Amino acid sequence: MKATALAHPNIALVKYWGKRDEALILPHQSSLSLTLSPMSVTTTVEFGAASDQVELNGHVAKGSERERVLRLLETVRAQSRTALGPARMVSRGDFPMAAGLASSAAGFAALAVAARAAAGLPRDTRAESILARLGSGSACRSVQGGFCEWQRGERADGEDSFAVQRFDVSHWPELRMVVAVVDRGEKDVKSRDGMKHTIETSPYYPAWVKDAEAEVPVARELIARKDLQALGELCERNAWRMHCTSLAADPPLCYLEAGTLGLIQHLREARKKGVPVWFTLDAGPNPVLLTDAAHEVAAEALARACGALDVIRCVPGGDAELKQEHLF
Ligand code: 2P0
Repeated sequence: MKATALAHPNIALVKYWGKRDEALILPHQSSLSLTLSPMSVTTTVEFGAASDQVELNGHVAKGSERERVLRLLETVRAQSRTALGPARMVSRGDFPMAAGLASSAAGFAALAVAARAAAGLPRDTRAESILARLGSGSACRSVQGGFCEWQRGERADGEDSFAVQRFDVSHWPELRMVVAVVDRGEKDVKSRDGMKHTIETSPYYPAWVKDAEAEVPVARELIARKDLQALGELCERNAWRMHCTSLAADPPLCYLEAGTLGLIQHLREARKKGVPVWFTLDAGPNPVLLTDAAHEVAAEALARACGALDVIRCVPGGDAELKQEHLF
């Protein structure tokens, strides 16, 4: 009745931005991401506790954090043939605070894998991805390593909306992602609220959905060919289009800070000098640079020269996995 799992975060190359169903977390469009190592979240779940207990990074979870975890555990209880009872859940991330990356994708992926295993359910990446999605949309892409595609699906119950692995961790080992932290502050508008506001008020939103859906198979093809330049260009235009769609909301939603622009405007110059480096940008100010192993040092130097406060170098990460050692 006790199991522990480890999962890595992911960064989308083609972003997810907007839900067609907020309760089930069903997206308007498909997205495609790379799972990242070395950062990870480890989670232990044990059913049969006296009451539900949720501990995240050493503190007792409250409010919506706790509700999101309990909802996922409730789904597992409903899927189990035996009465599981209340659960104790303990989760720890090894994310440097400076990463500026949300740990929720890795966290809900680890929780989904651990909770199903603790309930005695067999490993099943599709079921785990659907379960992780109920915690946080992007988490469905962290159940597996390498390059994963979250297929939007068509069904109202969400059973066809999950991530599939297109290329595993061994496909492109030279690929690098360099997180450049230009601002350590908490963002004002969380992704969940930002995407809702964008759908409701940005006239560009339908164009975003159509374009992002069309970019997914293009990105897949470029990854298959390991075409760094074309993939880098795709990443940049997809990030710009997501941010332009949000900037066109009313009132506008701007995640870029001065330091963000300071860095990303320099990438063109760097490329002219022969450094293959492109950016992507989530719902926050910190660019993530896409490059290769031969240029990750140059990419880090560029980020620091442009004012990055911290830099985290990442490599492709592997599948979420069950661990023998538990957190309690
Ligand atoms: C992504 N983001 O594809 C996009 C790009 C942020 C920008 O997925 O509401 O934490 O829990 O489904 O997954 C962040 O949103 O949002 C995200 P919910 P989530 O990675």
